[in-house]
Amino acid sequence: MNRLNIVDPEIAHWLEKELVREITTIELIASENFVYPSVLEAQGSVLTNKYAEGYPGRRYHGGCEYIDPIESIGIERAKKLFGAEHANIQPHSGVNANLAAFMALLNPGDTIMGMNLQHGGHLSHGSRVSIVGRFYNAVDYGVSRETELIDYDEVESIAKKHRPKLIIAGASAYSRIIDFKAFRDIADSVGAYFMVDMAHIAGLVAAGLHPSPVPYADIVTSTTTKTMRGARGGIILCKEKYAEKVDKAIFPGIQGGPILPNLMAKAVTFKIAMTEQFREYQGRVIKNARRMAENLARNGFRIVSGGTDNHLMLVDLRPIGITGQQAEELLQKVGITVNKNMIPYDTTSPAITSGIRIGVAAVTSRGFMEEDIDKVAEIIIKLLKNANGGADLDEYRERVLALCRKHPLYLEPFEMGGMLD
Ligand code: DSN
Repeated sequence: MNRLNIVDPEIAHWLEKELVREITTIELIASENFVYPSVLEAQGSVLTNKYAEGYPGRRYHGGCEYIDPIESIGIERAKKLFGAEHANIQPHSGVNANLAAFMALLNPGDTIMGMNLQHGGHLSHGSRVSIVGRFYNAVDYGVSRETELIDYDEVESIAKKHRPKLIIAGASAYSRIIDFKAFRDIADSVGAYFMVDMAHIAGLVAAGLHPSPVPYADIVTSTTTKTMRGARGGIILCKEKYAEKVDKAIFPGIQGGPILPNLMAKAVTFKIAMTEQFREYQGRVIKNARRMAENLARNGFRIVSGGTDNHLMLVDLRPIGITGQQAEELLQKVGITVNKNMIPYDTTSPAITSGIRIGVAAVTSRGFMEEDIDKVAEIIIKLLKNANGGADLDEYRERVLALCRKHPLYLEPFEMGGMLD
C-alpha cells in the first residue's frame, strides 16, 4: 500500500489539519514542544515493525542484532547526559516510568508522599483518580499559602507524621527551583526512599540550568518530551543498586516490548541534548519565560509565587475577573493555545479554574525571542482584559499569524494555498 493520503485520505485530512494547526498557532502548553526533524524521522521509522522484549543481549525475540546497539547507545547517552549510574529508556510514557519506579521500591498499600495535584503536582504522584492512588496509600504536601513556594519545614512535618516509604518531588505546574537536597534530607530523616519526576524540567537539568536531582534521588523519572524537546516516551535513571529491580519492573513488570521507534528517537534526543546549541536553547527558554511573566505582571495579572525560574508560569486571572476556562477558550479563538489550570488554594473546579498555565519551550523551539514574547504577551493582555467583548478577534488572529510566519515551523504553510482554509 502507498502513501497515507492515497490509502486513507480521511485520516490524512485530519493529519494535515493538525500540521497546519501546529504551524499557524502559538503553542504555550507547558508540556508540549516541537521535536527536531531527526526525532520525527526516527519515530516514523521501520523499527515499528520489530519486537524486542528484554534488554540488549537478553532478548525474548530473535533478530535484535541491530536493535541491541541502538538501545545500548541510548542507555549510555542517557547515563552520560544526566550523570546517572543506570538508565532504562523503555518506558512508554512518564506515567509508566513512575509506575515502574513504585513497583521497584514499594509493595501495594505502602504510603507514598507527593505534591498535591492542585498545587502543581502530577496525577501519577498519588491522586485518588489515578491507579497510583488506588494501589498506594497516598498523602500529599503543597505550597505555602503565603509564598506559594514549597515549604520544606511543612514537607518535613507531614513526612514525620505519615512516615511514607517513598517521597516524590517533581511537578507539572511549579515555576520555581526545587531543592532536591532538602527533600533528600527529609527522606533520610524518616527512612524513606526519594524519587524525583523531572519530566517538566529535564531539558533545563540536562543543560545545567536547573540543579540536577540525580545525585540526591534513589530514582529519577522523566519524559523526553516537554523541555527535552524529544521523543514521545519516558526514562528511568537510578543508582546501580536499584538497576535490576527497575529493569524488571518495566519488563516484565508493567510493559511488554518497548516501542522501538520511540526508543531510538530517545537515543537521538540525548545526542542532541549534549550539544551547545541545545544548552543555548534552554537558556533562551528561561529568558523567554521571565519576559512573559514580567509583561503579564506589569499589566495586572498575578503570577503565582511572583515569577518563574523555569519554562512555565501559573497566571492567576482573578485580578482581571475571568476564569481559566474563559481565557483558554478566548485565546484559542485567535490561535494561542494554553491550558486552564488550578492555582494553589483555588476555590473553583478543575473544569473552570482561576488560572492558566503558560509555557514557552515550544515557541522558543520555533525561534521566538524576547521581542516576540513581548508581542505574544501584548495579545494575551489586551484580549483577556477585553474578554467581555470589544476585542477585534480577526485583528488578533492576524497578529498571531504574523508571528507564526516570522518563525516558520517544519515547512511554510503560507505558500500552500488551501491549507489555511
Ligand atoms: N501532566 C501533563 C502536563 O503537564 O501537561 C503531562 O504530563
